[in-house]
Amino acid sequence: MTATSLGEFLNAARVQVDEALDRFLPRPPVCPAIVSEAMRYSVFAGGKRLRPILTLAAAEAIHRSGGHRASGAVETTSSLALPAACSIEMIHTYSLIHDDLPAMDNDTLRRGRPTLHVVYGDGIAILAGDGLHAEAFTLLAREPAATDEAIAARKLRVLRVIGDAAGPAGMVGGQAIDLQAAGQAPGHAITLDASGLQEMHARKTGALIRASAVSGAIMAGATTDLVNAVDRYATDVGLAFQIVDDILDVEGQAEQLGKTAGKDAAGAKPTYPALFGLDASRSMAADCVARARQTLVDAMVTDGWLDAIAEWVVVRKN
Ligand code: GRG
Repeated sequence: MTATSLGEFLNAARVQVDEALDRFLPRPPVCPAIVSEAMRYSVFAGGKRLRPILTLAAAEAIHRSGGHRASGAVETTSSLALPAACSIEMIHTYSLIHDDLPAMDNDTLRRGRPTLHVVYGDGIAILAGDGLHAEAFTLLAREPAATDEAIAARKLRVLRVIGDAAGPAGMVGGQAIDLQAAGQAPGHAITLDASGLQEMHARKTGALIRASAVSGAIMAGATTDLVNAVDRYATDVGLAFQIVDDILDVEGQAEQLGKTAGKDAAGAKPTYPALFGLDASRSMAADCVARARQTLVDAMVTDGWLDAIAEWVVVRKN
């Protein structure tokens, strides 16, 4: 991509991701119409596409930094990373669909629209989430359809990275801790302190955000050192994202958030503002962004949009 501003990069990446998601998601006769429609209702409901944007930006940054083993045009690197970007957005969307169900967060508004189970019923919403989850891994195995052994090896690494992030060690584990902390796991309630809160978020939202950037770096052929640097960068970006999400839940309006505001406090959920106060939370988010940016400088991955994206995660404009 040859964007000259962050806004241009974000728009171009979103167009690329939306076009690819439309191509990759199954339609009838491959699957029943209702499954296709329900999956598409949530996937194309207007999410920010933060995670696939991170995947594409990491791939491009590695390409531009010269810290990769592959040659070729930047567009080639971007197309290598696109299936992983879409796979992660499918997993993210499935997690939101399931999180909104009455058995979990019981929410009726998501991405500014009625939640999937409100429109299609709980059963179809569960199945649409399951369908997106399975399809994400089918896609990773299938695309990019290269016969090259080096690319096949990258695909296998990315499959494992994304599986780990989405599974019991990552997002599923974090969501389970969240249910326990919210008193929704009968007989298994827990109280989280600051480090428990951090662990919950590291698993629930941080793991998939890290996997997003790391997958892009791997698909671009980054060296181990650079994959690790991108991972450290994304760990801080993920934490900043979560802190800001908690702050917005206190300060935001439902129209601005695209979901019900004030849910955390109403559900007595542990949050950064609840534990540290709003001012300290804001400065913790700023510290995370500063650390993420410094990681890029230290690793000499400064050409591209990762630096600007770290700031965007906090400001959330565009
Ligand atoms: C159901 C296994 C399972 C997990 C659910 C991530 C998650 C785990 C639940 C979402 C709950 C939530 C609202 C967490 C706050 C952070 C977050 C993931 C916000 C939504 O992500 P955005 O802001 O959403 O990137 P868009 O709609 O822009 O994609």
